[in-house]
Amino acid sequence: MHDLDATLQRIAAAPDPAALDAERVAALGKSGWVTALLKTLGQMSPDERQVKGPEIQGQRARIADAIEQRKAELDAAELERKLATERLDLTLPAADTPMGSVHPVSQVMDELAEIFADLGFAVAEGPEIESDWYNFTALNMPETHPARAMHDTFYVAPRDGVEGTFVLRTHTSPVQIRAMQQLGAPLRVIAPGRVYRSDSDATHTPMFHQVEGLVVDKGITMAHLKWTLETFLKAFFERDDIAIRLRPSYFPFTEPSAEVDVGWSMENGRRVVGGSEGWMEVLGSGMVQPRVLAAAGLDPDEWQGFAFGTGIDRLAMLKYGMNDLRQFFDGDLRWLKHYGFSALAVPTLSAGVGA
Ligand code: 2NM
Repeated sequence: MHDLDATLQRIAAAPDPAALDAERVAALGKSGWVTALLKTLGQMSPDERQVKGPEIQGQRARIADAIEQRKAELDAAELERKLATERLDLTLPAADTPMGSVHPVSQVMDELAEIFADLGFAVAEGPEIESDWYNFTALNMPETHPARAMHDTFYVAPRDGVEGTFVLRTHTSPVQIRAMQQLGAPLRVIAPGRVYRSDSDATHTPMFHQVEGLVVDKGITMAHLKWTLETFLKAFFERDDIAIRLRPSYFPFTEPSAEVDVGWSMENGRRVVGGSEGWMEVLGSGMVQPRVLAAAGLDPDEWQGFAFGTGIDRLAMLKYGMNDLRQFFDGDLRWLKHYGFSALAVPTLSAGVGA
């Protein structure tokens, strides 16, 4: 015969969670002895059941309570053991530890987030493996659109059981589509991140970094676009003598579209942003194509938007004076030590985003 007191004693003495669980199974499991007793209730006369029912249920409850109590004791003991053994001595010297640095791409991403946060933009992220629909179709590039070929797309091999075509995103615009779908309008977001194009030479790497911005609201015009980009460039390059000009261009996802040039000048034999000795292209931009707003679930008769995009790697080169894009991704410790940033050089608008 099974004895309640013996069971309770074994539970109270269970040395570890596995032993405790064995006790639970032996008593309350499918073939446990309390479960077997509960099954006998069905065969009893109503009078007998009136007496035995509460008795057996009482046993079940006491066992369950005892298991719970023992489990709490074992958990607490395990936590004590971890606290006692898993020590981290914060006073150990760090002198011989190799120092890491913040990659210029990460630094510039932090600077972008800081500058645009001040203008009311949130940072949005999305998957690097994208569906054909998010990467192209929703951006006014249907299957036959010639711009698809221009993107040198990496296609992801089809997988059993997965419908549709997938690509490594060729731009971060699909993140903006997802942001419009998820957050609706009005909306201000930037989408920084890795993008992929099958292109490799002195000025192109198959993976690079883009940031795109999107504003959707009522009555948005190109004046808002121009002010925003000028304000951004002034904050990013930390100069007031920033001149920009918008040149007509074409992107499938904006209409009208404009290439943004910024004035440059020579300083110490180097071309720097600011001044007006010449123009260089730094951004693409435009008013979001009504079809793109509609694809993302917004009514283009109600909402307008502007968007822009640029390469983060190129921004970093312009601001911090690197000349070879390929070194960005070599992982050479000498390069990282030279161009990397201190983890403590957090960009803030008050102290200067230049760190
Ligand atoms: C660019 C140039 C022009 C752009 C458009 C969108 C979206 F999703 F809202 F339609 N995001 N980014 C855009 C527009 C990007 O990069 C050169």
